Amino acid sequence: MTILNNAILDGNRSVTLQLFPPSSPAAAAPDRGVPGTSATLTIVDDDTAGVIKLSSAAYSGAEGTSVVVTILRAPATAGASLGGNVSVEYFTSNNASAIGGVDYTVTSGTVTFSGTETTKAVSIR
Ligand SMILES: [Ca+2]
Repeated sequence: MTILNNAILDGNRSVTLQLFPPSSPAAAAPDRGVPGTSATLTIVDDDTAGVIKLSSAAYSGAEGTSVVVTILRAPATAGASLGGNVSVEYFTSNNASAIGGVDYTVTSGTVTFSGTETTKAVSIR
């Protein structure tokens, strides 16, 4: 039995392995439900979302230009592996001195890190 390596953060899953009664009546094996005729296989999820964060606490750009903001994905703990698809929403927030629509273009969206991707860039104008 081959366990597929999906890229979904789906946690551990299980599947039941079941023996059917033998087709030959001469073979004396128990029917289903008898101990020894079934077992549970646990499929261990190797995908971890990691931690999503901005590459910097501060960016700067002159009027009339675009600023590229980098969003990073890193393992939550050293040595952990990344996997699975992770989406994060972003938006510009009107809680500083600049005014959306006057000083910059109000921006929002979603970025999706696929598989082991660690970097995404969004543009703020
Ligand atoms: Ca998985």
